[in-house]
Amino acid sequence: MTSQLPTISSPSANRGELLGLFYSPYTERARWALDHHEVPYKYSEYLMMLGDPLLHWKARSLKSNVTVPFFIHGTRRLGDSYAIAQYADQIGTGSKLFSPNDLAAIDQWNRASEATLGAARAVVVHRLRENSEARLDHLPKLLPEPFNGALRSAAGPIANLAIRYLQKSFQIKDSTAEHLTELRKRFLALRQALGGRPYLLEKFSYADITSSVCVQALEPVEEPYLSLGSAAREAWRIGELAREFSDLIEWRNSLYRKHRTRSAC
Ligand SMILES: N[C@@H](CCC(=O)N[C@@H](CS)C(=O)NCC(=O)O)C(=O)O
Repeated sequence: MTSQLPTISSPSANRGELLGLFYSPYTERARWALDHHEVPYKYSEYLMMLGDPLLHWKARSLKSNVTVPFFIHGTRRLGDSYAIAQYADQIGTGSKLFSPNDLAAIDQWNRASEATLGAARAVVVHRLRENSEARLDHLPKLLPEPFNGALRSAAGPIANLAIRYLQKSFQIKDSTAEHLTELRKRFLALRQALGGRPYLLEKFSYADITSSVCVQALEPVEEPYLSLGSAAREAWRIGELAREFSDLIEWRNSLYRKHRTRSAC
């Protein structure tokens, strides 16, 4: 998958480790910033529920709510995508994503992104309850084919448990109406702020990263940027909003073409 993307080769010395979920926009925010700055790291897929003890051990934390993405670099342990992106900005190379003058604006866009992704997660989890194929598409590919196909057919109960777990952890309600209203409001604000320009601020910044990953709730980004099964793609796509905000999908796609390099990890 990564072979079609411009890649960054980095020395393995001093490599960090990022634990994440391959389909998660939260993980994508951290990965994009790390890759933009050519920070070397090994990516490890987090296994929802099953991976919890390992995550807690790696995080050296007994807190119940350790989340991914989680980045470990030497003695640094960062459990939030925003902190990871800011750290990458300090230690990495390339143009800054957080210019000192833009910090307040970036912070505001990140808060908008949190609200948007919270609403998006509620809609997706709701849809996954009804769609067993899409649930399976969210499981990581642990083995090469044909073994992965065989594993997949046995993995239904794990995928079902993961959904119930998410629903409980994030207290997801039965109705999606208010979340859809929230999403529409957030995308209208994003469109207005962009006003047809390529970037939210003067130049490419973390404001663009944190806002454009939210467009996954309209329509997931294409391969090779995201390798996601077709049932899961359908579960994420909100057809009505995707039609209304096709300009934002186009904006996100062109940002990816121009700025989304992928590390060779
Ligand atoms: N604000 C955090 C939120 C991350 C988050 O909510 N992660 C979810 C997955 S998308 C998580 O780790 N869930 C795992 C679990 O609850 O076990 C960030 O941006 O890093």
